[in-house]
Amino acid sequence: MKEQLEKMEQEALAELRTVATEGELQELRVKYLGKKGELTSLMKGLGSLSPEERPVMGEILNRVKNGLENEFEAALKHVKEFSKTAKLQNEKIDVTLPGRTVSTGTKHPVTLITEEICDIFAKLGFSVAEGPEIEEDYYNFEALNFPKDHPARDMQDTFFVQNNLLLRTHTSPVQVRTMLKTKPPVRIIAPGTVYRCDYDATHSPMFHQVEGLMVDKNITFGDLKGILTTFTNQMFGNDIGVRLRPSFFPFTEPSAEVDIACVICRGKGCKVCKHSGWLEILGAGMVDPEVFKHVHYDPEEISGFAFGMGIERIAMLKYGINDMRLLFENDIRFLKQF
Ligand code: 2NM
Repeated sequence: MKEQLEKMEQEALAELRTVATEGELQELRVKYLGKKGELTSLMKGLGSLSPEERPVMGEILNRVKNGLENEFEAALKHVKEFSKTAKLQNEKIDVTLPGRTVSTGTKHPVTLITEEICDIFAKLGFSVAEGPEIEEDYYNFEALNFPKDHPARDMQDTFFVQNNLLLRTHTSPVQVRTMLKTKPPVRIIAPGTVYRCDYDATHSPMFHQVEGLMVDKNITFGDLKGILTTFTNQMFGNDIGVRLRPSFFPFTEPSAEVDIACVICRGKGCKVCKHSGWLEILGAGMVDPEVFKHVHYDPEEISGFAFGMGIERIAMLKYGINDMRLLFENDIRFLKQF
């Protein structure tokens, strides 16, 4: 029995040295020290020994058992340490590796131009005003001196929601609303989305405008020309040519259209400017006294100018875009370029 025990002890210690994981160690513990383990069955054999041999063997068995238990304990510690080191090795992060780039979006060219225009006018003392896109006939047409039979009021040109409710066809109603709730002086720009029944290569049923309004004592056509020339110089360059042509709008008198020298050919004549050398970019004029009467301003005391421009048109000229539909299709390869 003693030889058997020594053989088993040697085998157990030899196997213990090959153990690499906690699981393997546990299996080995069961094999030798478990309820049906090899050492346990040897201990059960004590009963068949003579009374003289029994205490001697008992002592040896206990010593081997304690010895093995200590060995298993030490091995467990070792295996745990080993797996912890392996885990840390696996989870090691190289902080010197380059980070993953987060792809951010870009601002839409219409947004960029709107912001650029607002910044230029902010420096000239204008503040931004906003209003509803669904408007009443009164603010969109009536107060702006549009005759009852004006073609713009037609179903063909304007989206109607109900009898007196429509999608605003310009941002001028914002100016009307502002004048109704504030006394002069007024110096505002009104950027926003507007709607017209119009759809082809150069027209979209939804587009964007910035309009401006300046009202005070003694505002003249010279002020209009000065402010708008400052604007075109900042937007298209100091040396860009500017001219004003007489025009007509129901809400201004006199009225003018503002042209800049063609940004493509610089006035020589090309396809973009239809060989005129000029590009129309703004409508403007002195606010008609009829409009002032609607907002309870006294045309004898004050005067003012107003202007309006289409953002898509400015964006196309500034960025050299030849088809307005590109601004609404939202192809990411197009938008990423701005
Ligand atoms: C334009 C051209 C000329 C304009 C007029 C007004 C108001 F409310 F003061 F009467 N707002 N905007 C105006 C004047 C707009 O767009 C081509």
